[in-house]
Amino acid sequence: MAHIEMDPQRWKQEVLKKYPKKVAKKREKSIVVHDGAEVLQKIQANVRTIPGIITQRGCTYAGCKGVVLGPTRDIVNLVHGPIGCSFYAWLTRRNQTLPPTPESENFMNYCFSTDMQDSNIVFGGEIKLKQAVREVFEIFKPKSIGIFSTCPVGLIGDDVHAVAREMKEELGINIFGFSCEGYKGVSQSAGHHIANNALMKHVIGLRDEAPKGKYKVNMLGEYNIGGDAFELERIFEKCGLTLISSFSGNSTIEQFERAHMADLNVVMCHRSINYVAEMMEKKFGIPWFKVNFIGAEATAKSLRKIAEYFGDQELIDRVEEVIAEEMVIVKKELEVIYPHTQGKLAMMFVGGSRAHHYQELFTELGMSTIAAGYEFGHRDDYEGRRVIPTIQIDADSRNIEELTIEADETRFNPRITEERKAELESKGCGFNDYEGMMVDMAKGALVIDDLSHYEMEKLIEAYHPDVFCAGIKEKYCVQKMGIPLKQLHSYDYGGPYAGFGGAVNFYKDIDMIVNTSIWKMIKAPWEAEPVIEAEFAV
Ligand code: CFM
Ligand code: HCA
Repeated sequence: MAHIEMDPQRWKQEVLKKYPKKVAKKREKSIVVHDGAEVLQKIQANVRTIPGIITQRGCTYAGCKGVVLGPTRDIVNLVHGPIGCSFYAWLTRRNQTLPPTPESENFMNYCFSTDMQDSNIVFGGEIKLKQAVREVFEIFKPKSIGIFSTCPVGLIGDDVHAVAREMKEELGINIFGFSCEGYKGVSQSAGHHIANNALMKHVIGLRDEAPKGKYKVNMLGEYNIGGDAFELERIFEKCGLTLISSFSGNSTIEQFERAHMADLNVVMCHRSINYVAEMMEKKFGIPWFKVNFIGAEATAKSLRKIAEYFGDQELIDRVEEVIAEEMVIVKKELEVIYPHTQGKLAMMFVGGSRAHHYQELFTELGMSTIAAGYEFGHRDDYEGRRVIPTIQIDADSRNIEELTIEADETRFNPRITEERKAELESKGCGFNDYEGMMVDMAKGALVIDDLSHYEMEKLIEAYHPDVFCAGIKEKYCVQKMGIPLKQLHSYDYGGPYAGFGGAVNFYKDIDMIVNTSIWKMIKAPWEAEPVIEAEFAV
């Protein structure tokens, strides 16, 4: 399909012109045309969506229950709320897992809910919640139970934390609550923060034992969507790295409890788990840095960074061997696919890290990302941490109790000296000094935070990308416009896309998507018959 050339500044002005004045003034700051200069531009992010705008964002409960805790296998995730909240957050994310074993249960296939009714809203739901906890314990005998608050819980004032404490005492297992009512914060992002705090407060550090290994790492912010974590586990093992815990793909409560035994935290999705990384560094002395295993080159770079951190020649050599071996297959596939995909255009509007990470894979395919943005990323996810010296005032955190974390003298074990840190940083193995999405984008690219449905349609009309990457809410609207949509949340039915094997899977899937002729045969309804277009109220 021919790409219609349109100056991005003009595109921006035309879109803003359509909005009422006040709305245009607000949206203006969230739409940036990358000027390609060294000093990055500012973008407004992590602010409330303007009422009336169709956003793709989710809620705080989704970020806490669905995203961070959902992929754990043996914590019973009990939702205190109406049944829909539990049902619609149940297994929709394609976080994969392994079957149960005698040592480790797997409750992921169950959907636990208190199924709140009118009478619970009027008279309170704590009694019902206690009953549900006892019932879960009796039937499943889990090692732990997490209780998740939905909107009505906060509105009627049920105290899930008091219930958790009482039940913990009564039943003798670890039970903890989350005040993750959907309405808190401005997006899923607040839910990540709440989940991080509770994990730190109630779970991490409870178990002072860990598998033996020379290079012990935790992988933070990897949720095993489409089996990504399985591919990364394969690569880690091949390199000789010992994975202590994953937060939280296919993880167990015991892995969380012993996470503080690791030497290093590597962070895949910074947005959802940076709080745990920061708190573990403060409390236990474990350093962290960002990695990106999306893309073959990015995977090689991240493995080298880990090897460099440990600084052991044996590991450095082993990692090089693994990269060389894996790259043979990657290059062979790319040789065939690259000529088919080179020069094509992608757009990407996803969550809080993938809209950045997946640009690496498109670059490997010779494709350019001409517009991208997060649903709920913060400014540092766009601009990089360097340009924002301290953690910004966090709109998502206004309703979240801040945990005071102090070094645990008995377990504080600084895994790295200040000199070594400085040495590594001088070599480019930066610690908390990472870069965001914008630095990797081309001059003239559009960076748009919390893309509205209207803006999405206008982008497609103006630029006709070869593939639009987003989620299920966008999928069929975009496809009706004759543009293929690749889901970068659930991967549709595909994956894994992480690591070397994942990169090859992605190349193949994108090749099929951007080269099939089916889309040219689609005539959108409005092409065949007249349509009514609504005007915005002023
Ligand atoms: Fe992190 Fe994620 Fe993402 Fe995210 Fe999500 Fe997800 Fe996502 Mo959907 S934790 S920010 S809250 S990488 S669920 S696995 S795909 S929006 S880009
Ligand atoms: C969430 C989960 C989600 C939704 C994806 C989508 C996911 O935000 O609650 O809209 O397609 O990855 O499953 O992000």
